Amino acid sequence: MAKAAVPAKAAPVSVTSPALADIERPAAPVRFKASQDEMLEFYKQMLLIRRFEEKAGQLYGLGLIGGFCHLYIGQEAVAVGLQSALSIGKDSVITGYRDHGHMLLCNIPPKLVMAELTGRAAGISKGKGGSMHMFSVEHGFYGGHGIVGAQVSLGTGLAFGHKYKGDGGVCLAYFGDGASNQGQVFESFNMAELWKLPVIYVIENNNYAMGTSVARSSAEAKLSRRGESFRIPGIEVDGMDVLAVRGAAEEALEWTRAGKGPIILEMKTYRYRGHSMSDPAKYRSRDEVQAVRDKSDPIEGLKKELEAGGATEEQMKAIDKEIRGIVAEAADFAEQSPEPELGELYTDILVGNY
Ligand SMILES: Cc1ncc(C[n+]2csc(CCOP(=O)(O)OP(=O)(O)O)c2C)c(N)n1
Ligand SMILES: [Mg+2]
Repeated sequence: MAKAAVPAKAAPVSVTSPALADIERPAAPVRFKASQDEMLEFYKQMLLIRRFEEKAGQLYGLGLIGGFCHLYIGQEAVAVGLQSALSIGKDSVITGYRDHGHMLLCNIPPKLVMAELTGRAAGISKGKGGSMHMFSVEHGFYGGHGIVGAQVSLGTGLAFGHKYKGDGGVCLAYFGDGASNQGQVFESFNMAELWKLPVIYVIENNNYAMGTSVARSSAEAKLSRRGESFRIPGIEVDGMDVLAVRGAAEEALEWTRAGKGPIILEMKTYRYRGHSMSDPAKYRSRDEVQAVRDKSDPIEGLKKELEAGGATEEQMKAIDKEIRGIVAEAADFAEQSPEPELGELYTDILVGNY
């Protein structure tokens, strides 16, 4: 009996996908070369956010702020480095619930933000929104959103608006590492790249969502890669260095303003406080937090550079005093302002009168 022929090895029916080498990418950003005056300005802005947030924490402890309150302490360099590069009045900003700092950088007076946190009529949302729901079209600040990831889709819509109107604006849409696993984020990425929308997706990777670390929750921990399958390039940035952030902002703005579509910036940062005021933060050790404060605090880091550039102790003390004064004034204003009238319960619900 003739032997059955041995079948030749079958050709593979599939191949592993090659690395996406054909995605166009921007040049690696360089650290921003700031003048001493520019560095002083960044320092003041970061300090304002830090002192503002510390005061908000105190007022929360005193029962003057109700509801949720998420502080930005530790992450200041991210918003300052990015928003210092924006054109106020032309570009738009949208973020989640950790929003106080972003608002201050949109030139919204600290008084109006603090009055909102304490639920006063003078607040930027008439005291009806509180910490997570602030908004000011006039300042290009589109919230303030409590639904994790919502700001990514809404920000993509804002970018669509910029392109549709041809106003030259770019939308800065901030979201967290936890939010980066949300489904709507990917639907938004797809549309943004398809339509080459002018949006910078800023992932503020502070290593934790509500209490879960990136390592435990993200199959791909390098979040700058999140857009690869949509052909969106990403850059990983030291989010504790305001000049590194500003350098990345320059690159990303040039990219989006040139009509090349969306870009992702993963900001490696850290929050010192709990997720919100009611979080005992048992998922990490005090030593871990202290080590970051000691090694990479964004404000202390810039202070050292300023001193090396000739800033005197008196100058630094004067800045500290000035900032404390602004924050104290904001807190006094908030505490002394009246609460909204009861009739306000029925306003701002529908766009028109029906
Ligand atoms: C759709 C939705 N799911 C869950 C929550 C509850 N929640 C609020 S914040 C949060 C964690 C988000 O973490 P991250 O995106 O890393 O932002 P961070 O708080 O670190 O700034 C979760 C799960 C929510 N608000 N909305
Ligand atoms: Mg986070």
